[in-house]
Amino acid sequence: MSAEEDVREGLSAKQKHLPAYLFYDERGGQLFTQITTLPEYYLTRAEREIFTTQQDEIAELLTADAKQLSVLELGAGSAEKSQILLKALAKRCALTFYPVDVDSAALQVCCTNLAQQPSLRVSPMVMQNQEALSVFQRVSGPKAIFFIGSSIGNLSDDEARSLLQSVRASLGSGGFLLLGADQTKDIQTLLRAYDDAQGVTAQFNLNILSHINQRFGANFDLSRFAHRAIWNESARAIEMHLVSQQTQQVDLTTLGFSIRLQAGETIHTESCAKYDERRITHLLSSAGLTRHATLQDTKKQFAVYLARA
Ligand code: AVJ
Repeated sequence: MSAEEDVREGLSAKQKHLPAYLFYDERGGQLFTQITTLPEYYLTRAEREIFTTQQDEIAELLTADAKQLSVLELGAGSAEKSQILLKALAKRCALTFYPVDVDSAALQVCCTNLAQQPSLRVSPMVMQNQEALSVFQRVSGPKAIFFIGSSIGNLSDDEARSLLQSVRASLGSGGFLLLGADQTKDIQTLLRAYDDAQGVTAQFNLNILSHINQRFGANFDLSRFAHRAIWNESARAIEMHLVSQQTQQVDLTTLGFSIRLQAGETIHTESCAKYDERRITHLLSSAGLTRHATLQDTKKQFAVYLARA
């Protein structure tokens, strides 16, 4: 579905919703980068700690005795965290890195960061994940796919399973998946990570509306919406919503339709699922992948799984 269709379908539904990828215009990308440095947002720091302190173990498992390795990273962005692992891998074998992202500017930064690394060739792919996975399927030799940062959490379990099935097909047999997933923990810690004291996450959430205003000639008034983060127990996910502060009408001129919102009605903008080993093992095995190793930070807030096709 196109972004236009996603917006039309989502805002016409009974529970209004928007796809989380629409957070990421230029300002949205900047706000997310700011989120990753917030005291409450432990995810990025915990995953970086795992990569930093356990890079040798991970590199050892991924390379075994291989003389060369091809690594594809889904949603790589600037590859700020994965470069820790890429440098460790490039010490052991000839490495080709395929960072995938729809944001070509972020991939530029990635290429600049990794230039002049001996034994590392970078081949950026400006495209959607699905397309990249089918291109990577034709790459021969030892392979690994990185899907880190708990990006999997934006997907429902059905969507996650189907993405992991494509990963499995792209890897062929013997390839590795490196999967970063946030762990279930006390609800207060989770809620604070998505509703920080400085209000950066609130700005990030509201920015989806100004992105839609710019892109689809809509007239959302951001002052008439409030950020809300809730825990959905049955989905085991944090949900972000935008709460309409009054009864209002919004016109989406380019899309040729208008919506009405009641006071207190919400637009669901993101789900961030949280995992334990059982949920991950189940998702992996339903996609033909076997969990090989689990790595955690010292506080056990986050986990990196290594799975094998
Ligand atoms: C980029 C999807 C991993 O779910 O934690 C951060 C996005 N949303 N704060 C997450 C996000 C609000 C983030 N992911």
